[in-house]
Amino acid sequence: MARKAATNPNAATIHDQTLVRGQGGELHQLAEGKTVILTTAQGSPVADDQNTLKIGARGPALLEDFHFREKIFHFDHERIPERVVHARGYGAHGFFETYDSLAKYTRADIFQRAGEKTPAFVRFSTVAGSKGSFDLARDVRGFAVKLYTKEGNWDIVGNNIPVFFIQDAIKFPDVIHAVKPEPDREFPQAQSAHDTFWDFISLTPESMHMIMWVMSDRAIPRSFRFMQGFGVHTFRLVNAADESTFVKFIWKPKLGMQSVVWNEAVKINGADPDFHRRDLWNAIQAGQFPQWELCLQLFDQEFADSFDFDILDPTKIIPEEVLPPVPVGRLVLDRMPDNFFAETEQVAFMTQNVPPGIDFSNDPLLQGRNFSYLDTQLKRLGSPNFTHLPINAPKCPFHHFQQDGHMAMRNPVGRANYQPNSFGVGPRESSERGFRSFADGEAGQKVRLRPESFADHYSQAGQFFNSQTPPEQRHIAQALTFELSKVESPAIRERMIAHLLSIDEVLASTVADKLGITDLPKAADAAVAPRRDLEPSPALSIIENGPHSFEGRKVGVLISNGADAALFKALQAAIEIEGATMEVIALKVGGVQADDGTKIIAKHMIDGGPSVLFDAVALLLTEEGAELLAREAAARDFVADAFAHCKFIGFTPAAVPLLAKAGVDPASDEGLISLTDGDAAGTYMEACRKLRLWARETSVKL
Ligand code: HDE
Repeated sequence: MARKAATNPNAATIHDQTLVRGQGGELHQLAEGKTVILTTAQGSPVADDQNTLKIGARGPALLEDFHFREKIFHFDHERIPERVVHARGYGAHGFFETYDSLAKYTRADIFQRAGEKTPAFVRFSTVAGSKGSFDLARDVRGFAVKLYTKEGNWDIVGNNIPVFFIQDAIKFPDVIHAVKPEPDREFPQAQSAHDTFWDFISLTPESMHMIMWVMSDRAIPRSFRFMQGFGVHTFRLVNAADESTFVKFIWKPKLGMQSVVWNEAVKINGADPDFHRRDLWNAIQAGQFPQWELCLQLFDQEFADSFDFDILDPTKIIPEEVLPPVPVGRLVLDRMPDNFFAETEQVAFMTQNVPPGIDFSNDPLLQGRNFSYLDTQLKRLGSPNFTHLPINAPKCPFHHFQQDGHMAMRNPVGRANYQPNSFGVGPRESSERGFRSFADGEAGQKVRLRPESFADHYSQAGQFFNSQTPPEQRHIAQALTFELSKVESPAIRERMIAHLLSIDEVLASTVADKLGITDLPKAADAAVAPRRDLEPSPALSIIENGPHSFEGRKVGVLISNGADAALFKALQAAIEIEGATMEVIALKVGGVQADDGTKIIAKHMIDGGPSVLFDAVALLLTEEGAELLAREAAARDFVADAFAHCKFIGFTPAAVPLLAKAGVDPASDEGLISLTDGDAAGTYMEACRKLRLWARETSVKL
């Protein structure tokens, strides 16, 4: 049956079921009323896809049924190994637009011409959970960008956190084993709140800076659209004269940053485990294309030497206030994949995918990753020909002599499949256009040593904590308390308190107190005395870097029969002007009849639309409606949660009985806004721009 095509003209029209694929993979529109004939994979038309071939209607099945065997054989092999980390991901297509030429710093083709547009594919992910885990786990988010440049694919395989747990790639299997479900019991899933994770962390002081980030609200983002992304390592830009400049890559969301609170995250995971996926899908289908600016921190060796930490150490940042990032282009995501498996699952990101003009630094984590990503693709995708998959193939011309192997789709043509050859065929290298590694001078003994310049594990952890606003600091303390409360071994908890004492005494004693640890241990020994004089960096706070409008956010409107139609329309208009969206919740999903007789369809029935799914809520109720809803536990939770999560609540005066039943005093603070008329809808929307009334938090004790 025909389904309507997506409303967004740029969205992949393949979501329309009237489209079929031709032999070359091209799409055809079916003529009205036409159907295509089902065939086997060999192209043989199928007469019956409902019944296996049997001897008589009640008889045994026949081995001869090639259609059945082919169908089941293929189904049996549908799964490929999920990624060993970052298994749960969601991707989208788009483009990168260069603002100005960066030829001074790099010969990378993507940065040569102002206004140049480069196709892009981005995959966001959680790290620890399996493919079917929930979206709102407390976890790092992957932020992997593939840029199909005219001189080859460039992958910036980053995270939403600019530092990492470990300093050397050889420790990666250990940190991942520790966070994944414990091997004897295979739980907990997608959670760091368990003994093995904290055991490893408490024995690994270099992870302390990362731990501060992972315990902060950065690890529970509201949307992929509201997260920053980081290349993490120091890379190099290399210009045509072979001069190198160090660079750190930062993606900044145009809509500002936003996270949820932990109590909300837990509830979202139950109400909508696909919360982040659905959010990206809905935004792109609605034509609200998310955007990020690529910002560069550029510096030279002399600047690098001015720090007492090492710019090769992936557990350190260069604060933005010390080195302001320069915006050099924008990334826009405007199209969902036609097929999740073909694109999002089969996409192969690799740190070693760099075009001429981009180069590596000696960061030992990056050096290790450059081996791991190629290796893992062979395991997961099963053939060295994974670059033949359309999502992985470059979009620029490419010529090489690699051939054969599983599923080879593009072997070299002609007689000579080697070079040099005297037949005068095939590609040759170019010293001028080809990739030239930056000729850094290296000499030394072969050693297994961590440099002393990597020894300070606590100073930037403390700086991160001190750069947070009071609510954000509270959340870090609460997250640490929650996680450590799930740890059964008292020794592990105490080791963590000892580390916290080397980061921030108040934080350590708050967490210790909440865990019931009365005798504080001695602060952990530090290889280098932690610096307490580092200036706070406001760029590290989410709240300080939130949006200036409510654009891209969502209001949940709880409505009852007889609701004020004029007010509803005014609210709808105010939300639309703001660039936000609205979803209606009612007792029944069929919706309600407003006071002017119009029908308002609900998107959710009250049990299916809890307030945790929205950034702000409004209660458009009549007295009767409020009374009816007050008898529903889900409606009382709707209000109580919105209040506890510090959201702005608009309400008609008749809704007060529901507020009261939910334990909310309508006069308690300025986050409760009485919707008396159309103008009030505008006032309410303006208030919503702040996203949350954090001042309420201490009274509701989240
Ligand atoms: Fe990864 N990482 N990683 N990682 N990583 C993978 O590659 C690895 C690290 C990151 O959406 C794997 O294709 C090692 C840092 C992202 O497909 C694997 C080390 C950062 C993704 C791998 C790290 C990342 C991966 C698993 C320590 C942020 C998902 C599947 C040296 C800068 C990409 C795959 C996608 C995926 C190895 C540490 C980001 C096994 C050895 C640091 C976003 O190759």
